[in-house]
Amino acid sequence: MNFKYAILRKPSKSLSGGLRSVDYGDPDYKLALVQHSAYILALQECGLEVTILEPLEEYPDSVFIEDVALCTPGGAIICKPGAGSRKGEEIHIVNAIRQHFQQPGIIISPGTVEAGDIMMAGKHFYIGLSQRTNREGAEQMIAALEKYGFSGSCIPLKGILHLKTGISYLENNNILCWKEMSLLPEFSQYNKLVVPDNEKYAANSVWINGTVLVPRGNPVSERLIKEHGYNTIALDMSEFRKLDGGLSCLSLRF
Ligand code: CIR
Repeated sequence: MNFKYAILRKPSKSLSGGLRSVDYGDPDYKLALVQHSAYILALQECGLEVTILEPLEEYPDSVFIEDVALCTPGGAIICKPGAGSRKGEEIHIVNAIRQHFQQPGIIISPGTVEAGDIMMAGKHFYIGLSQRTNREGAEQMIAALEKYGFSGSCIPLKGILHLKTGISYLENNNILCWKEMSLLPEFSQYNKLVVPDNEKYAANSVWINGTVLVPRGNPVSERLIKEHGYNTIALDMSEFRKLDGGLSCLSLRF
């Protein structure tokens, strides 16, 4: 696996209207821009060619671009957000996806899928069934992935926004995850790097060509990742975290 490209969307001024499960206060737009710029530099440092899309003011959560499309080495699939305020956001990614992928697949209603629920592990894709991704959507996604030569399976979730809120694949058979996730039989074949309970936010880290982007302020998790032979880049994520957004949410990588 080697990523070459990333697509991001700049935070909108409407960012403070974004969805959140707990109120930690509104994100600071200017600080979010600074953190977003540092994220872009980190992707470039990892060798990716980065495309930055213009903000979408009518969609406060559109900076979390990961949720609206799935890009795989075989092809792309346009998702169908499950959150009411994010419905329609996926239309705005189509042109950028078409620059890289011919004839992307699409998820259609009543299916819903947000790709924060999808974890790629080699040729297999795990799809969380959450408040945002329903079984109909997951089945459409699996059918689309099979056309590209991959397989998929569903993981029923409770008490978590998206699958990747609690787990990340770091390649080389390593997953970084919450303790609860490490106990799931579906992941029994992997080597687990379990983040401590007070660093749960670090379970959403991003592997890019041997380097792992980690949210700053999670020293135990970062050390654990380093001990397993990865370079790390720690990034400030305070403003996106206020909206339940983690590192993976801010980009499409392929
Ligand atoms: C939402 O609730 O949709 C956004 N506030 C956060 C989305 C995070 N995305 C992700 O985990 N892939």
